[in-house]
Amino acid sequence: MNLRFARVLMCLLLILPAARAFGVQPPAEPDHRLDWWREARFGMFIHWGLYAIPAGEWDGKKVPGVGEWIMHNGHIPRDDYATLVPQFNPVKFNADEWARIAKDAGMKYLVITTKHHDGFCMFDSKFTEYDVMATPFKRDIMREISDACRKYDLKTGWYHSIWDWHHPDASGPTFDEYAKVLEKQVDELLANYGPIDIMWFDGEWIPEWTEERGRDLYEHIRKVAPAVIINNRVGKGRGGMAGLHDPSQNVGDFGTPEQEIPGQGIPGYDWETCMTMNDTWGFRKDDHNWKSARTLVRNLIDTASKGGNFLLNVGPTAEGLIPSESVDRLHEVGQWLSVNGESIYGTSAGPFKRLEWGRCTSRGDRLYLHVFDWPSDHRLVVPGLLNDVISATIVGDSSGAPLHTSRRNESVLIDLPARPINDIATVIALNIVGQSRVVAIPLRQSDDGSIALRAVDANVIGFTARYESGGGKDNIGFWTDPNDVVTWQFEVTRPGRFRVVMSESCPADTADTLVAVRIGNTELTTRVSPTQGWTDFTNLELGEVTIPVVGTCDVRVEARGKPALAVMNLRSITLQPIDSR
Ligand code: H79
Repeated sequence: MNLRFARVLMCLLLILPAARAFGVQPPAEPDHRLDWWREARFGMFIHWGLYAIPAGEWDGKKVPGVGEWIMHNGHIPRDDYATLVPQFNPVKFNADEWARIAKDAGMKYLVITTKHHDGFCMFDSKFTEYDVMATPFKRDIMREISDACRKYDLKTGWYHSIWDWHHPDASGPTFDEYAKVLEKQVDELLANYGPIDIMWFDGEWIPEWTEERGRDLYEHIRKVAPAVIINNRVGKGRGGMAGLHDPSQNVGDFGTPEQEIPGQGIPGYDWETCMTMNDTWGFRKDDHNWKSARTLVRNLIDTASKGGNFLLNVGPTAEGLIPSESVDRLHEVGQWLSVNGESIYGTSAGPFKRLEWGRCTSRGDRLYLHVFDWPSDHRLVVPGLLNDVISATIVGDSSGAPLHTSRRNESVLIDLPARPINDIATVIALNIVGQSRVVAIPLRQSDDGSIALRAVDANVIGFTARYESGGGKDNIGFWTDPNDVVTWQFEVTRPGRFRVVMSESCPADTADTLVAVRIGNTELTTRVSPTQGWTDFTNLELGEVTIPVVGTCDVRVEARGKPALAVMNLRSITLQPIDSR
């Protein structure tokens, strides 16, 4: 073992306790009820209801927003919206075909809207006249869906909205009456369609719905259908669109990030990102902003690499057809999975915090390396992997030829062919000895002597702050608890004097918290400056610091006061050499 290697190991021992501190505490015991769900990794979300008829347009005018919200966004009175009921006649609907499309895409389960916020029930309910049996179509769609799922061996999930724009008791003082109907309809959904696998609630943020009501409903469902998996929107715990909850405080079996993939996974915590293929859930005729098949597959990989599930939405038309743009993309996703499925199904999060070239999933003593960006020197660096390597092969390579591997200090190197065999992501199966052991490669000074401490490389100690990325974000966010601490460690090879700059964002109504940045033995303080919003970053000059010796240097950022809302979004801290020796 060379000296540097030994230092890396020591570094790991110091970092590990901090790395275990996550915002959400894992449950005491893993729940085997969720075993199939964890293996499945990929499901189909279906948003289908009366809103497919107007498809984004009312009285010849476009109504902005997602298709299924047209009643709300278009301020359409209840009775006007109800004129859609006699128009609902999706003659081309074929549940068998939808299930086949999901199956062909490599999806393992399906979650469909039994009732969205508009309150219209797509199933035959004894407790309302406002259901599919009142339409000319007069077929229990959920019966046909659940039969088709069983035929194609897909697990069945019911989306059911708590918020209800139609039921007269669903807001205000008579909410108790509505809550009784809600429970009875949930009972119908669980009793009348054979075994149901998932209850997926939504619209829980209305003030009438409380954590207590959520817990009661959760426990009721577990009693009448013990195997059902229930999302966290049954209660009040999810933190906005990020969708995660603290299982020690709030009810629910899994977190529900919406339209986003968390920056990092949370060991022992189950979650599922739901996402649209264009910009709407319910069909809109004018939405052509489709994600490519490549983006969709990479989102699935990204999600799996962090230990989550991916629930990908389709919004069928009023005729009952899944849009051809969706069908085409799902077919491509399925083709990729038919070759590379072993790198997704039944895998766990990869052991790396970040990989320059792609993502990683793991299963036992095998790592799946998903290469998005093919290295120009055809040499893949697997950073910090300490295990001995048994073999490396490309998944789906008919020759099965092993790739040459070698070790450079704490990293494994894999010699790749000149070109990827798959444009979406080429997967390398890496068989290693035992469970993976990975050390964080220490951050080092660049050639010009500067040091960049990026949010993605930070260790966050605490329960609220966490790394977030995407949508203009690449920072530590959600930093609402001033006791949370952000740290880095880096290797100094060229000591000297440095100028320190912090990149942060913070809206004016919460900016001004005093923040201390400790670098080695020097502490610099600053007040957080207001910016135009959470994604508008500014560079704050913190002052100068002298790092006198070669070796490991610790950086620690903490708040020195209580913010109105959050301390700041912290993107990076950089050290620029002034006169390095
Ligand atoms: O069914 C699809 C959408 O119609 C529905 N959820 C997906 C799966 C949806 N409803 N609302 N939204 C999506 C966005 C709403 C966000 C907000 Fe909120 C509701 C902002 C304030 C209340 C969520 C809860 C974010 C903060 C609290």
